[in-house]
Amino acid sequence: MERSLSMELVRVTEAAAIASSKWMGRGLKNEADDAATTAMRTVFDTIPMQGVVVIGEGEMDEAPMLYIGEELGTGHGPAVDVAVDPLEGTNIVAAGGWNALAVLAIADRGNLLNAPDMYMEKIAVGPESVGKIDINAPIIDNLRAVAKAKNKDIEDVVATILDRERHQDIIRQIREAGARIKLINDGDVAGAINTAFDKTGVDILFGSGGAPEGVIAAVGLKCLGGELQGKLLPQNDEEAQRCKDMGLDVNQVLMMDDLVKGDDAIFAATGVTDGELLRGVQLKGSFAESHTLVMRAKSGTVRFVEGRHSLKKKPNLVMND
Ligand code: VTB
Repeated sequence: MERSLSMELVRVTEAAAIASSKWMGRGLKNEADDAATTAMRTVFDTIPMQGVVVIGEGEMDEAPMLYIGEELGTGHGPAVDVAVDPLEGTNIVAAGGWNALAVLAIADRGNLLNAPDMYMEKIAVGPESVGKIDINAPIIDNLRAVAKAKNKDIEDVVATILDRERHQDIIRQIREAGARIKLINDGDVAGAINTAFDKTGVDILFGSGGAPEGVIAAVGLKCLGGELQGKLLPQNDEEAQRCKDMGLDVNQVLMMDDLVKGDDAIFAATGVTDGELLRGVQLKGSFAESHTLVMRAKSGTVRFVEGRHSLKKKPNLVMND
């Protein structure tokens, strides 16, 4: 993969974030999602790559664009798998909440797990705790391992988890272990990535969320030297059959190398609304400001990019220069 692709991909998530930020707090999540998807799709085709969407907005018959199997890019350049979540946190934007992202990940062709659209149980940590966690171990063991790895007391460990009824038992176990919790309404990609950044105050992510989001988060953590483990959670016979057809064993723990193979991958995320790590898009009349995290696994380079975009020169909020 060309290293210059990283900066090209920043343009993609910036465009999606700016377009969807216009819908912040308007209570219209589908409009926010459509705006992000359209902007992302438009900019992708200016990028010199031969991309194929492996994680996207759905199957061809259910999504007009960024559907699984869709080809992206100019048709020249590296052959890559593309995983997109144009708006990770549609409800967040609709409500004007925290941590909505426009996010994508790419890897050499064939290297991203083509995760089916179902739940995945996840556990994610930053670099200090790599190799110390086990998704099959009791919650308290994982909390103890993280406390030890980060040289702090278990009372000082902060776990983050989606605020869902299905997580009541995990939440109880975290509390009984004495650790603290940051409940999130949506956006477990941000939750997972945040574990690798000290300033977010989050040490470990537990709980189930979307499997596609799990693969995207795994790419981010690969770039950061962190770790995510996942287990697919089919909810019915049809989903179980889908796993079988894809050759995926539901009892298997999906480790980093199962989620994203090879030594190279790129992750880019632009804040749509404010979060612990990224500021959201600021619309300031004649210009918009954006805040993006872009990283490459091979080099381990992590960049925060602040963008200032002229809305007069780009009235469609689509960056194509
Ligand atoms: C999580 C969360 C996402 O889906 O993956 C969640 O990170 C899982 O679905 O932002 P439930 O809402 O059913 O728990 C999202 O909320 C949307 O993709």
